[in-house]
Amino acid sequence: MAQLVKQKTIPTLYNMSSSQAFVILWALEEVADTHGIKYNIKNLPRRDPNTAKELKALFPIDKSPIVTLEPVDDEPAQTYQVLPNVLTESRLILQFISDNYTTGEWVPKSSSDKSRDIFFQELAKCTLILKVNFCVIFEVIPTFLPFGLRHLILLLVKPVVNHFLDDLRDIYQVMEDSLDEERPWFSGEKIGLADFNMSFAMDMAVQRGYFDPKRYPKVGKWYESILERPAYKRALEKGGEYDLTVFA
Ligand SMILES: N[C@@H](CCC(=O)N[C@@H](CS)C(=O)NCC(=O)O)C(=O)O
Repeated sequence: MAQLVKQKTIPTLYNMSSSQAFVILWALEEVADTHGIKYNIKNLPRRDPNTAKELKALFPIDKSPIVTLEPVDDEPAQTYQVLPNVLTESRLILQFISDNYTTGEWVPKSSSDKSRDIFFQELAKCTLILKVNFCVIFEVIPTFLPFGLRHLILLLVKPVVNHFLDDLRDIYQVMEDSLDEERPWFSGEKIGLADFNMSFAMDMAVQRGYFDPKRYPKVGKWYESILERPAYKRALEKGGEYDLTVFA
């Protein structure tokens, strides 16, 4: 263990299966191991109607992940976002974990790595995930249609999906060109927030067949190194189903 961090809050992660909550679970497993961070997890099955109710009771936008914070040592409740002791939005939850449950090891040292880290956080959460989601939506719509119509609509939407897959190739190329021996992480020399933020969109792209590691070997190697991390593996064991090939 690197160095114990004194926690002011104990987080509880509301983890809907096969959702972005997985990256929060992975990050919490990392800091549990390196800094002795204690956290609770509540696994919620994606297809259970009570899941949305349970999330809604915590925050009006009933999406996963949501994290609640239990103050320790009579620390007063704090409003970090808009409700006391409630965190949402995975990028911000990851930032909170870095700020509160690490000793700063996810913050890049050099100013060039800092700029790169911020760029890739933005790319991950605004551009990459958007294009991946467009592919998913256009692929999924036909599956809700009656059998006869399904194939026709699938044929019609195929060019649209191909358009977004083309967009994705440009994004992967920028990612590929940024990685090298000295900077094997999107955050630069060391793993950092950009890498955590990239992971969900890449999990989805890989699981759904939108990413070809042979065309982007450095990104493929980066992705494999994420999967090999003991904390990622433990998160898979603790979090329940993580299948991004099935929608809803
Ligand atoms: N911007 C949010 C997105 C949260 C979100 O949309 N979560 C999805 C799962 S990945 C969800 O809860 N979907 C359930 C639904 O739409 O009913 C974040 O980054 O945390």
